[in-house]
Amino acid sequence: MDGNETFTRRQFLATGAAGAAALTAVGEAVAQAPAQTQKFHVKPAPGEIFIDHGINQETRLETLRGYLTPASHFFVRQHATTPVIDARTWRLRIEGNAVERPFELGFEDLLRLPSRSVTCFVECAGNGRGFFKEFMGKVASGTQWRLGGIGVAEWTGVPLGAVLELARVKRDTPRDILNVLVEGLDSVKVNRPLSLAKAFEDDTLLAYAFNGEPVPPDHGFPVRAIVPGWVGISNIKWVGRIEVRDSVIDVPTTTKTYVLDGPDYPSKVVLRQQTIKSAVALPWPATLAAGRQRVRGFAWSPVGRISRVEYSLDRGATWQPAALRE
Ligand SMILES: Nc1nc2c(c(=O)[nH]1)N[C@H]1C(S)=C(S)[C@@H](COP(=O)(O)O)O[C@H]1N2
Ligand SMILES: [Mo]
Repeated sequence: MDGNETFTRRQFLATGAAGAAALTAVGEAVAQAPAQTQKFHVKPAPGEIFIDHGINQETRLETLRGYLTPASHFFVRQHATTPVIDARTWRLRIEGNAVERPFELGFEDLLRLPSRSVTCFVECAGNGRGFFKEFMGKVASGTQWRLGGIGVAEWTGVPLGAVLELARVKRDTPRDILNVLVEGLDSVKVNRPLSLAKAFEDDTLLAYAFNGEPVPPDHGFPVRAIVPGWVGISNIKWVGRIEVRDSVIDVPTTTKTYVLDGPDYPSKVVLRQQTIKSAVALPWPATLAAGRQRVRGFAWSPVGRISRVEYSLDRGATWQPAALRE
């Protein structure tokens, strides 16, 4: 996608033919992108900005400036190639034995519903996994992320709860089990359930805009789920189907992957909410010359604002407060 093709929010939210045409143009630009430059992603992933993990691209945190992560720098994590989806023919189906009125809606229908903007991070559950061996004494399988498997954006879309309401979720549906399955339109149809309680939180969105522009193809065009604070996998890209059931929906992303299992976990833990983390933004391996240095970094929480960050220069013996910016 041409990064200069700016889309103001007002233009974007215009639900008329002009809006549809503009979105279509984005879709076509994607289809014409030269196939040989990127095998898995539509956007370029230059080595100065990303650490290349093959199909996955990790953001070099030291290249970030400001609070929001632009599309050019936002990490990419997916199980298959970015699908090319035409917003004009895109449909979302809401179904399942816990809805009274299964139905389908198109992109224009979604744009007509009341919208909301939420600024939050999407972070891969495995972010930081590359340090597992050093700190835990064993290798964790999967992409060996350092700490750049995270990005922050302003997401605009329709609260998922409002769409589920249109399908009339049955009153007695359990609220805290994983029974709301969100499914992608990628070739392998990646899907993962969340709870009805989380689905009905105001900030849980079916997002169609990313930092005021259409969601970039690699990040879920035309519509992705935004489930603030929950592991990256809950934020399903290229959403095409949602199923609400009266019982737990077991899928590989809750039975095989994104679970804590094994000798240390007598009862399996299905990952939902992320944990608090922080990182310094230095080029790896993060060595500094002796002397006074200004070091930048990030701290993030799944539940609220960061109130305090401390750093240690002597491997944890003493701690100093860091200055917080945003
Ligand atoms: N349809 C679909 N959605 C998906 C995935 C996927 O492979 N397919 N990967 C998930 C994972 S594991 C993560 S961490 C985030 C990454 O989002 P991003 O690529 O926009 O950074 O998307 C999630 N949503
Ligand atoms: Mo992930």
